Amino acid sequence: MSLPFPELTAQEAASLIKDGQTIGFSGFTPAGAAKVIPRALAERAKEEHAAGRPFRIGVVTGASTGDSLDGSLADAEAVAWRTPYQSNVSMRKAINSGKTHFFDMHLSLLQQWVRYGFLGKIHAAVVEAAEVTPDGQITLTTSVGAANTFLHQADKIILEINSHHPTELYGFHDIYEPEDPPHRREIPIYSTHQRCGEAVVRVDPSRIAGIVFSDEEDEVGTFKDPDAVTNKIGENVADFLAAEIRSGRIPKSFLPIQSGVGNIANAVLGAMGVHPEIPAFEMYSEVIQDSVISLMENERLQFASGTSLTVNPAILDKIYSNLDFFRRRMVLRPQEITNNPEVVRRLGIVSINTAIEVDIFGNVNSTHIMGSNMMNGIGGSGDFTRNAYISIFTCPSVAKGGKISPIVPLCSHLDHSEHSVQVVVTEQGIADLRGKDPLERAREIVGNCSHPDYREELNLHLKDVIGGHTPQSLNRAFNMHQRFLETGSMQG
Ligand code: 0RQ
Repeated sequence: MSLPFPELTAQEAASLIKDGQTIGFSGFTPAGAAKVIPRALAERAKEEHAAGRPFRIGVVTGASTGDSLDGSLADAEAVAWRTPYQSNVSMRKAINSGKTHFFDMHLSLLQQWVRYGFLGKIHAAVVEAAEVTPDGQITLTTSVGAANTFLHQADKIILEINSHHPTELYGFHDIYEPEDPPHRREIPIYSTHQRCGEAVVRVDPSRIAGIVFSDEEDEVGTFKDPDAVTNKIGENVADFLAAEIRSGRIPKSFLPIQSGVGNIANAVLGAMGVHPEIPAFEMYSEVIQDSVISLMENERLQFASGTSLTVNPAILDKIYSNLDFFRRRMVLRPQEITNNPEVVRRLGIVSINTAIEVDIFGNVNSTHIMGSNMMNGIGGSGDFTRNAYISIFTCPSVAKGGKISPIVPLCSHLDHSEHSVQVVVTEQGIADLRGKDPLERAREIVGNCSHPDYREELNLHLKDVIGGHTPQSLNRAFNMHQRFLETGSMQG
């Protein structure tokens, strides 16, 4: 089919973007992220800088992306500001050195912030697609993220048509964009697998400034194999959920699961998949990652709703060779729908996310190392945690070979407050915080979840602090952090 849009090289596409502009790129994790145009933009930035001219843009995406986008642009010092989430080594360096301004956002808010104009004008949408029709119907690839909003709101559209992804991806997506207040109605999703939108994003074809053809796989890495610690965390979560079913607090038919990204999350899903008391379940989550696919094949997972299909290339090939099987079992939605507080509360999601730090009262830090350095961002963890049926946080009881205790007297940065966090799980055990006052919570977390090497110090801290509803010593609350900064270990 011949298309009525200018066919551009990546360099020609990059030349349509000017210094100081804000670009909305597709990508939620490396899945579906724009690749060839960001790399060409990075080259262009380097040339401009070499000629003594400024070239820095604002980069807005769904969430983290691949190395071609965040990595190349950060290495080229081409990013003036960045939101809402990243997980790239070079981008993290640029942020923590102050070269790139970063603001961390709940992912469910991003699309409405773009529509409300809170982030200023989006000058161009650079979006990867499997197909575009002459009348402007766009089939996205392995993620939706915020791409539909960028496509609708940007001044102009540049598409990367990536032939690595089959056009038969048509039907995997459910594109729905809510009305904005004061006209917003409920989001019409009443079950995990319900669709309420269209398979494609529709745009006025005259807004498409050009298309670039490419053939590149997603830059998704592989997970570390589960180890004794991540396996035990997974088993503890699965045992906790089985006990909730037994007690009648979770219905026997079970509830939809949201699971975070990363090694621990992969192990948790694996453990849930083999637990004899957990029935085959559904996910209403953000990222559909490797372990989800094997659970589906084993019929332990009946359906997965997410905004990205973040699986390594070998698994994606497997999906592409059996598209009909997987199309019936998954849907990709915009991130403002997957993470929507209204839907999360309605469906009764059990949320499971990973913490960097948990303090003894149940506050959680998901984002900052030692209070200062940004790791990745809050991602969707807040969208789900605050509205979950039961919210669970997992972490190992020690990090960095034992030099760090993620269980601390006071979080060095706060993302999720004690009001939203209900259960904490490490490989040591489970702290159920529901219905407990601050001191009871502290005893539960230190007694059940902390590592034996740090338990005595945490208990001493608890014994020494006196008074008030939430006993705390402002003088000593950060002793463990301070010791780490001075000696390289939190151990006394
Ligand atoms: O360091 O990479 O050098 O080995 O942090 O930690 O244990 O491998 O766990 O990959 O799951 O990442 C919170 C960062 C955990 C992630 C975080 C070090 C540790 C290791 C990674 P290395 P692990 P994970 C949305 C879900 C926020 C967003 C979110 C995250 C590295 O889960 O970004 O929840 N979450 N999204 O050694 C210093 C500590 C540390 C520490 C761990 N206390 N101090 N370093 N590390 N704890 C919802 C969805 O639906 C997807």
